[in-house]
Amino acid sequence: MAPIETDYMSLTRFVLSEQKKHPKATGDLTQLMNSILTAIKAISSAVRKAGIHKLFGVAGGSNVSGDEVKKLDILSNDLFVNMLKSSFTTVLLVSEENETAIEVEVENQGKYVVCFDPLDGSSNIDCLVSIGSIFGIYRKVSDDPVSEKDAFQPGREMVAAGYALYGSATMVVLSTGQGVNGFMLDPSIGEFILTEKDMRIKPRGKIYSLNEGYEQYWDEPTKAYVKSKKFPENGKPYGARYIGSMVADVHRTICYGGIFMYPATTQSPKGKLRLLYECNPMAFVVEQAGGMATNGHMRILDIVPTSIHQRTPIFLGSKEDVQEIIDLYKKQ
Ligand code: P6P
Repeated sequence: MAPIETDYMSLTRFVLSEQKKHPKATGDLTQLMNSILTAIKAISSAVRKAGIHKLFGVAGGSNVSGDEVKKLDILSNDLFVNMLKSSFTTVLLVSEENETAIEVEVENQGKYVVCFDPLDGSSNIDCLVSIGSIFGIYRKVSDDPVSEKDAFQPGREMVAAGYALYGSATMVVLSTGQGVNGFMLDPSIGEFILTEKDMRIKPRGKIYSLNEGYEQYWDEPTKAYVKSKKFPENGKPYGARYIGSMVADVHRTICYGGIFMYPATTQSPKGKLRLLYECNPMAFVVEQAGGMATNGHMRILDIVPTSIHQRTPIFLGSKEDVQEIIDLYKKQ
């Protein structure tokens, strides 16, 4: 029997220690992170019981006791919104599930703007493929009354970003701007425990990841890049991996190296993935782990948003791999 740990480095303790490095820290970010972790723990529990509790499939059904059955992504969104609003640390919420930005009631307002995708990859839920939650946290900077414009900050202004992966285990990967750390959920105590300290992405990998079914729609740099990975002038071809769940594909890219791509296509000229709550948080984490994230022409984190659900092409991962696609766009 392993000895019982008596000095856990929980995510809460870790964020508190990071905040203590900032003399002006008020503890609000720790409070905000705790509310996000509560939502993530509840989502993790629901995801793992979905089949039993008939949470799969289309909303609007009812369970054996006649309760309204919420689709997992609606349930996940309600959890994020309720926990964030009641944390007294947020002023504006932007969710993949809400058409407009959510202004927090004045009596509950704090100083943070949170952009999130409560359950990304939800099309994979019913076949048990890993899915995730993604979040990015900004300070409200303008003194104007709160509006969706408070979310139109470039990703480089984020104070923290991260994701939860509901895979074979539930893991939160987080950056508060001082590197990247991974925390595994220990269900026996309901805490996220530091298991991957100072995660770093290799300068070059051996895996490329994108949906090859759309090859006929890709632009020329993407076609040329993928061809060079399959038929290299020298060395071995790269391996291909694509899960179709951004959190799972990005987490693998951070762990093993290589590149994840969702390029523009003739069908989706701006790509499919959303800037505020998918690409920016993932770009922030990947850069903090020593990687790069671009739309082919510029750094993802330098894009100034103009609408809360805008899309962007994205190429992220190992620095040398991403630089190759940037060079191909420059030659265009
Ligand atoms: P496609 C899942 O639906 C998602 O939003 C991301 O998690 C994933 O990377 C992408 O879409 C997959 O899109 O077009 O390859 O099915």
